[in-house]
Amino acid sequence: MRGKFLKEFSIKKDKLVTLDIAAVGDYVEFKLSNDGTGLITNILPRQNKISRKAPRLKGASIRGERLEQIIATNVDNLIIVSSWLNPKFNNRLIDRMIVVAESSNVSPIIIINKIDLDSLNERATWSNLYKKIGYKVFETSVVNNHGIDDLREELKNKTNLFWGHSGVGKSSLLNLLYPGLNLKVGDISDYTLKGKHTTVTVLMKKVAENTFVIDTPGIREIEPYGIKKEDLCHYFKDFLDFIYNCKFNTCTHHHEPGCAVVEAVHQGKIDYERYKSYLNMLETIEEDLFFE
Ligand SMILES: Nc1nc2c(ncn2[C@@H]2O[C@H](COP(=O)(O)OP(=O)(O)OP(=O)(O)O)[C@@H](O)[C@H]2O)c(=O)[nH]1
Ligand SMILES: [Mg+2]
Ligand SMILES: [Zn+2]
Repeated sequence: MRGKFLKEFSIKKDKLVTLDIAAVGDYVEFKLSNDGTGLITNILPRQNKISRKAPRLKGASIRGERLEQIIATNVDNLIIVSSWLNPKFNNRLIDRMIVVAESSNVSPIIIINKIDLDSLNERATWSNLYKKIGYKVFETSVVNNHGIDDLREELKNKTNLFWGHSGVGKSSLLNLLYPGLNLKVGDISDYTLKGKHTTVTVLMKKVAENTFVIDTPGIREIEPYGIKKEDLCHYFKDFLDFIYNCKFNTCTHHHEPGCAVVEAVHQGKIDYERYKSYLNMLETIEEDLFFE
């Protein structure tokens, strides 16, 4: 990569702007040199991209410093990987990843891994919650192969991006799904330690004709990039039947009177946990950081 593809941002008229840089999944034009190396000259238009706000830089506080971090482009499925335990199941993070998928035109598929650590089948409540909304949920275990064949079938003929907390088992699942990948997997004694990141780069692999998988480093948090407060509710599929019935068409479904979303929560038509995720995200959207 050279020139504009190397620079992540530049300052123009006091504004910080992001420039396109090549990401995993991109189709590019390139020139081959005599010495066998190549140079990317153009990034072709993307069908979609999965991104988030880049994590805050330590000590940084200036306006606009939260750049877009593109994880990968041109994907079909966002495989949202969670684990029942170690690390503990976290529905807030799942809901954030769903918002990223929905706003990027990518299909979210939810995995609850490590179900060997859920002997009482407590995860069923969560599986059912997401299935009721209309999402596909796979309960898996790398220890006893539970759910692996069904999942492999689902990934066929698609480009699948695996995303989730560090230690949930993304690389372990991929190794089991496609023997021969030999991805590095975290030490059993380490995975409860905070900040342990075994996978360190985004890696795409072709695992069958027309089937691709992308392994990614674990993330600690997700703040979706470029989502405005008034648009957030559109990415909560279970809210869509209600958002047009609010008294005010500018309703943020937070405090406004006559809110049909709040009413639906009271009536049990929208799960309270999903509504809490919505409020949690609404609060953390910093709209003024975006430039049109
Ligand atoms: N009990 C149990 N342990 C699992 C399961 N899947 C993975 N593990 C363990 O969880 C730990 C972390 O697995 P990884 O595959 O490295 O997790 P990862 O999501 O790729 O982590 P990062 O690369 O850091 O993002 C390893 O010690 C695995 O052996 C499972 O289904 N059950
Ligand atoms: Mg990994
Ligand atoms: Zn409302």
